[in-house]
Amino acid sequence: MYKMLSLAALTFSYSHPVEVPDTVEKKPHILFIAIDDLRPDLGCYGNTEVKSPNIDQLASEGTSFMRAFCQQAVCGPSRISLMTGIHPDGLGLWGMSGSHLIEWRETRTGITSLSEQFRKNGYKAYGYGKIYDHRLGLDIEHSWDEYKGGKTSYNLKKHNREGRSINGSSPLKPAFFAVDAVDAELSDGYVANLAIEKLKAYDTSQPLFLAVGFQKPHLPFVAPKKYFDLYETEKLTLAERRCPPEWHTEFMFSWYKEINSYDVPYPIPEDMQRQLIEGYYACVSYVDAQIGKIIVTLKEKGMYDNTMIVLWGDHGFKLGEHGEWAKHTNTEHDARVPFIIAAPGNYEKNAKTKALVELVDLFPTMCELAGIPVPDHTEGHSLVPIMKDKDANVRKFALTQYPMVRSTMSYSIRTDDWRYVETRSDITGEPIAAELYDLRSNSIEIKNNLNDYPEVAKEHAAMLDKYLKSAKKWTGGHMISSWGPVE
Ligand SMILES: [Ca+2]
Repeated sequence: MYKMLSLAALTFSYSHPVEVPDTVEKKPHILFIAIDDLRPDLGCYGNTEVKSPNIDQLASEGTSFMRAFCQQAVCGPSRISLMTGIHPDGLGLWGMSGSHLIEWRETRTGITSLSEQFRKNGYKAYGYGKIYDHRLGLDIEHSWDEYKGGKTSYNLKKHNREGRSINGSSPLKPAFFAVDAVDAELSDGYVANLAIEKLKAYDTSQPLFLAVGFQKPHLPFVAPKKYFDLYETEKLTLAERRCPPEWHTEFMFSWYKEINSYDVPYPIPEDMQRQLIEGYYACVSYVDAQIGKIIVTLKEKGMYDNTMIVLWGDHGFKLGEHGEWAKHTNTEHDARVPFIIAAPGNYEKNAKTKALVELVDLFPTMCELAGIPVPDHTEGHSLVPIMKDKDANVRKFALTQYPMVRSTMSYSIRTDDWRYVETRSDITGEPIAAELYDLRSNSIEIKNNLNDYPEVAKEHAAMLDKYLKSAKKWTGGHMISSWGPVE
């Protein structure tokens, strides 16, 4: 028998006006798509097994950043960094536990959020679903003219596909399952419908910032059955390398292993690894279909040609790479995200750029594309030069960081060929460990090459040190006062 999950459709709604200039030029509308835990497992990123036709179509109309990296591989800090244009160190927000964090607006003054900046420049901003993580506050009064959350759980008969092995007596939740349901019975279909209803009723004379946040493919991998039916479990490819790199330090992986919260044996048998991958891909296809519906509505409404569409994942996820089914590290698979921008204007179409970029770069990029001012507090670089020429560069490296065991912060910089990770004491600020991974011909860390390439390590250490000395630093409190499990 399958366990029934309780119903709790929690929504938030609030409206707060901002001052708008009298004259508003014709600005592009914006469709802003956030996807939870989406790694670049998409057709347009070279995955030949996953089915993502709508996102692939979007990619063909704009620029796909093939080497885009999040600031921190966990929901709350990644999202709030993107939405403020400030790195986690500048915000002092690296975790998600502690009620003091939810009041960040009161303690961190002078910040204008991304959608707030558009509101101040003539836009109406609507947020639906998971944009911010609620554990760090939804910033409703500043960021949105209206905000509505998604559904937080399900009230559905669950149907495992034949052959799915779920231990019915386990107190843990299943990590993956298909449900007999229409799209809107699960959160992401529900949220897509909120966006579609808003679009249909929208007076297009005022520019629109429509933000839609999808919860999947975050664990558990749950989607309507028809999306599981797109895949043949036994034909799916497992992670290429399923063991940790040689000579890695104790700071490379988090103590918290996300998959352990679910009903999955350890070690995970290969057939279940394929089922997990199938569940993840089914969720990707489910989200992709919702995006397709919203884009169809934009076209029906006659808004499409004047709409800037941005799509990003908040961080990656390890589907068996390094033997892990989790995020919360600085590894390539946790740090790298899908990131696509398609905007009206003379920008390259179907461009795949290898330029190194960070999610914090989205804020100034969107402002420049819409012709509105970039707030002084933002730390990113506009990516417009890359959208005009995919061979252009705006960064030497992309920074990703994560707090690790024993009050440390691991900083990681990704350059063209290398990932250098340096762990510093939160108490003294001094480096206490370093790793260097050669990614010239690999897409995954295989061996800590710190001792093989001391000159390369030295050069990267100097780059990181120089950056950290000049970067914004939150001075309102200790870096990591308490670090508990995060989701
Ligand atoms: Ca996430």
